[in-house]
Amino acid sequence: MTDIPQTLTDRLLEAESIVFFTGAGISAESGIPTFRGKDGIWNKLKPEELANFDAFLRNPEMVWEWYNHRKKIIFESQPNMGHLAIAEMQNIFKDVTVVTQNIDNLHKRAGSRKIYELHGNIERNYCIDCKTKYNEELPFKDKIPRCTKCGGLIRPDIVWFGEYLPQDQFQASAESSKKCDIFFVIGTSAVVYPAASLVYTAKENGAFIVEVNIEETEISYLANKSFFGEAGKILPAIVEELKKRKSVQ
Ligand code: BJW
Ligand code: ZN
Repeated sequence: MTDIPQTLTDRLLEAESIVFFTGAGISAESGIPTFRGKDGIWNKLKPEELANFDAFLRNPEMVWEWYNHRKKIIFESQPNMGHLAIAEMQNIFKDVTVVTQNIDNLHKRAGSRKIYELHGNIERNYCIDCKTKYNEELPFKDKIPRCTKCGGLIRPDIVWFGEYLPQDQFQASAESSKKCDIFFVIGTSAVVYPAASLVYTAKENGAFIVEVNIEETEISYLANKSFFGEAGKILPAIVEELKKRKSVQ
């Protein structure tokens, strides 16, 4: 049982606006592999061969094979207790924002409403030439989907290395990070930029930083409170504690 200190619940109960900044670790308990760390996929596969535009142009078949594999894992997965606890926070706080680096849609499926997606979404695709969107069934031809309008290659709507993040999503995330009272950093190694810069934005603007991770990270030194353990255990424990406190207030 995770011990939630009263000083933290006091602080949380005074807060109006909360940001949950999440990474692959929150979905690990749904069976979706992380990128780095002990069981991370980058231990076996090289990001430079799969997660950039040149790699895609060089070998679209290999990149699509990899995404089809990941899609299958993601579509068969379910939101876990961590995602559900974050969604439940909407019943406790006025303003809850989820800023996620994940592409798996699990926050939405868990019921979170205000979500900014920094690195795209695996359910969306587009033609690299005419930009037509393909969000339903993909027109695969010889293992590669091709645009039905112009014949161009279709790619997943995911931000690869060296590509700009969707500016509207990043701007809105930065605004929320600036004005929030509490900023949770959950299940991210916080090594990928500019996403990780949001932790500094929040800190510089006075937010109380709470980290939830199974191990120490690059930003642990910034945290006002760190929980080292699984998000799917710690977040529900925080929700339970908050509910208990609210019912006696
Ligand atoms: C648990 C848990 C449990 C486990 N409970 N916790 C130097 C050299 C080269 C490039 C750069 C450089 N410095 C900066 C850059 C730029 C680059 C970058 O940051 N690189 C660094 C990695 C070095 N950034 C970019 O390129 C970005 N774009 C950009 O900068 O644009 C400007 C520009 C434009 C034009 C030219 C030049 C610049 C884009 C970044 C895009 C990232 N995309 C990916 C997707 C890959 C493809 C795909 O998914 O299909 O996004 S990479 C990958 O990392 C993915 C993730 O969203 C992202 C972050 O990973 P995350 O979520 O933190 O996961 P992990 O695995 O790292 O960590 C998991 C954590 O969970 C761990 O800490 C565990 O302990 C923990 N955990 N179980 C709680 N149960
Ligand atoms: Zn096209």
